[in-house]
Amino acid sequence: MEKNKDEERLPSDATPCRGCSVWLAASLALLLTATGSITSCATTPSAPTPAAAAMPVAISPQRDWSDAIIYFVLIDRFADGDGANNERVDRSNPGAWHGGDLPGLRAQLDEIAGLGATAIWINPVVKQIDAPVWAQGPPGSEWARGFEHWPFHGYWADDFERLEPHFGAEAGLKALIDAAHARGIKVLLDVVYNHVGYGARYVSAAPTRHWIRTRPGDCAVDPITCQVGGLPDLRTELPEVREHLFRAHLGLARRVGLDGFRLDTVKHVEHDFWRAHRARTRAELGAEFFLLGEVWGGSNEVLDEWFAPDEMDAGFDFSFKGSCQAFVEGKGRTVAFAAYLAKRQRLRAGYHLAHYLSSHDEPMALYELGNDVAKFKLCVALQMTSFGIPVIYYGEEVGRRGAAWPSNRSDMPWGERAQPPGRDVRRDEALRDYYRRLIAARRAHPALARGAFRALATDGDLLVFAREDGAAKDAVIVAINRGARDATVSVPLPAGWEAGAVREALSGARADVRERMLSVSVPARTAHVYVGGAATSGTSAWPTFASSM
Ligand SMILES: [Ca+2]
Ligand SMILES: [Ca+2]
Repeated sequence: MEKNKDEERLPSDATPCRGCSVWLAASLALLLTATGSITSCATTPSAPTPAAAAMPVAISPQRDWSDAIIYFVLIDRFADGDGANNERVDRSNPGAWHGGDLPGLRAQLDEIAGLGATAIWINPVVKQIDAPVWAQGPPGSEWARGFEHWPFHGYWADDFERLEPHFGAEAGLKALIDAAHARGIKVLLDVVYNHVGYGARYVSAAPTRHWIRTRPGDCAVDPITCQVGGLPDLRTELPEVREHLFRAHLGLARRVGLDGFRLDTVKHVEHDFWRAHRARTRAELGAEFFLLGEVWGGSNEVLDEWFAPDEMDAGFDFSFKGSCQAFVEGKGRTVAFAAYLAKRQRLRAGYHLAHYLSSHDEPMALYELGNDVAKFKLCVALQMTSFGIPVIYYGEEVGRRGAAWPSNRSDMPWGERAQPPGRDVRRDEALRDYYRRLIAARRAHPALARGAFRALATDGDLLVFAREDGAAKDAVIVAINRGARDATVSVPLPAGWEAGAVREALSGARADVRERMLSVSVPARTAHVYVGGAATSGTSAWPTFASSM
């Protein structure tokens, strides 16, 4: 496994932009501020809408995790449903608490269901440390001079056996999960086994201080024993540490009915731990309990180190975001990108990749593409027509204004809705509708989730490929024109397609087919998704989800 020194040093939970070495090194010398003078901002959250509370959106659940579409929410930044837990809320500070909570997320589940997502991933909810650290944004950025960084993201645990009051109580978590399940949506909870928050109670309390590694290693040499982001590293090899963590996390999962975990900082915990963890989750939570691991730098090849011994079901594909952005920016040959897409499908059977465009640890894709919505939409189309589990980072589907860390963790925009913490009325509803149409196509066509990849045309800036699932007798043809000029090519119809039934799924337009050749004519910087055959008839066994309300 290739190891990047800077990446190793910068965990998802500590310093959010792991690729920026200089300023990060500085920001890692974080100062614990015992008492910050924090501006308090009382808020009055809006009540859940009656429609959201009373009328669940009926969507067909995912058939298995290869069909999943995950929506990742930072709870504090999504929706505030309880003003009583808004201690130290300061929405002017990108590192402060902003007031979002579990009741708020529950009240806005139809926002997610209406998009077509089949699962949500929420950040860790355990009790967090009570003090901020001082952090600095990238040089030249709005936050370069620094800001107080509070654990609003949930990755700085103080007590694994309690929940963080800012997020809500355990009953609130269970209510969220029940409400999600009523909508056919599964819930993954982020859990951290590797470390605790800066100055957490475990570090100083007599019964637990020996749980913390006192002589941490160098991350470039030993990722297991180092302090990721300077965070106190748990001695996860100790049986009593494992037992404490397993009881806390698995006990919560069982009580509230979670469907799986998103595992943080996987490469910083020993394989033996993950094998024991897998055995415990299977024994206590069932064989279906899903484990999605964050191996920084993960790809289909890198992740096999964890798949081969069956330590988890899925891992993030860190290669997709950058590869997609480079392609739509015109970098590299089209045939090379097609080869990349084909190669990432070489995965151990029964395991999954999860690919994203933006995350809490990386700059927003739209920002990195110069806020060029046309280019971003090409990446969205590629994400939704590619192998793996698409992960949508909250708000990117409406063009959330986010940049590099810390601005990649901005508030969910709610438009004209009086829903704090988001006050940005700018929502790109056309972009959200584009997501919805792509997701509807993906959910109607199993070939897009699991079908084989076959390049059909790679000349110039036009990429045309087929996704074909023989078992489901399903096929889809995808055309991505990254160029500034219209492009046209003819490709043969897949077997089983009737010439008169072929249409472009995003527009609904009937396709041009002559003598079983499909004329793929794509305007500049546009994606087309062609469907034909039985699954387009509207009688598919998998109905499309209802509209949002
Ligand atoms: Ca709140
Ligand atoms: Ca460790």
